[in-house]
Amino acid sequence: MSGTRDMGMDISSRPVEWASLSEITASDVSFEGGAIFNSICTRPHPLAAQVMADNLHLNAGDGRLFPSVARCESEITNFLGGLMGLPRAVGMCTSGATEANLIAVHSAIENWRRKGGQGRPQVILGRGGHFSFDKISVLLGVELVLAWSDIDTLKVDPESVSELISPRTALIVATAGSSETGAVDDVEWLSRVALSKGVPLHVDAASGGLLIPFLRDLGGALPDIGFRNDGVTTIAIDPHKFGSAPIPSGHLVAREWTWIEGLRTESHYQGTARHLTFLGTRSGGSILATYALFGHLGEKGLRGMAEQLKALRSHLVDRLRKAGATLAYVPELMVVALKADSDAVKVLERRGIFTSYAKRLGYLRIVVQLHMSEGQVDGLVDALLMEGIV
Ligand code: 0PR
Repeated sequence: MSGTRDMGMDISSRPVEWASLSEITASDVSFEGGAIFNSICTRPHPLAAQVMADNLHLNAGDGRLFPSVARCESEITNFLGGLMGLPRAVGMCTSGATEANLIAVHSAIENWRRKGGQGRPQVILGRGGHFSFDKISVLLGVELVLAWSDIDTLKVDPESVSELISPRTALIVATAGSSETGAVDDVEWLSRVALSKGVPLHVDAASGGLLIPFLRDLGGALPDIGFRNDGVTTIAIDPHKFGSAPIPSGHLVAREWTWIEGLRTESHYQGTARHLTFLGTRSGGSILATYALFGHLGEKGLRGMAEQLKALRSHLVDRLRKAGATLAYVPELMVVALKADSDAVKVLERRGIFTSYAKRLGYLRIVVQLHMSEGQVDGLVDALLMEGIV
């Protein structure tokens, strides 16, 4: 754990001055000036940042003092439910997809037990599933069952999922898309599997939820990941990823309350609402910011952002291909990958360019995000060429 003491400072002995704070942050990489190609999160939209800054005191855990937060929370749910094909969906703001996935898995286990489930519950997912499920399996004692997945993209094989279903299966998880590769599981097929076996299906659309509906409109060959698939019971979507909302802004939407209310807890005080989230005290500022952002952008604005990202990705892919690079797969969302040595990341970092390395796959991973300019993309490709990485 790092702390101020590790940096040779003692905050109790002298007042913190602005100058010393900028000394501390001087080593951070900025979205503006830096060449950040490893981050699924981005600089928050200025309007959302302003609303958050103005509302830092709001606690979503106290609906009695701050009823505005609950109102905005349910408006966000309506908006995201509509985007996912079910305007009457229910849901809640979370700190991110780790918490949303936790609540979805926990509620599914509760339902499975209620229906007579015996023994250690299982969750089936592909190898593209996020590592948050590893944490969740530790916390909830659930067994993760990994289905066959494509060797290049980690996209799950729905037939393998079907074969793995057992009386201990509490939930199937689809990933849309994978944080390592951006690959989107075939949610339509998985939904049919889930329905035929009577098992709920959670879609982890942390990074794809605000992209896929619009990329589909723009002609992308992507599956419908939403509630029009009758087997889909819950969907995690993170506005703090490709929605450019300030951190923390996650969301869990559901077909029915039963799929998300496993943690339902009454507080010890009269007049404060029940809690459904894992966190108690929650940032109301980020909820108001997300509400304001969606109100400002609407579906039209989000489509524009997806269009901008798609154009930036095409620019990167064209430049890479012209440079003679072989892509590890055809990108579906905003992760572009090249087979490379793990040293490549360090070599680029010495040039001030931040990429990441997908250890399990041996890929140099480039995340296309809104903070990037075409010029930065060109700089990345030039550096890849100069360093002999492509
Ligand atoms: N599910 C998926 C598919 C994700 O991509 C992520 C996070 C999560 C769940 C968990 O979400 P929270 O971390 O919001 O709870 N994906 C990013 C990743 O692992 C997180 C991230 C973002 C990492 C920015 C680094 C970074 O610079 O890549």
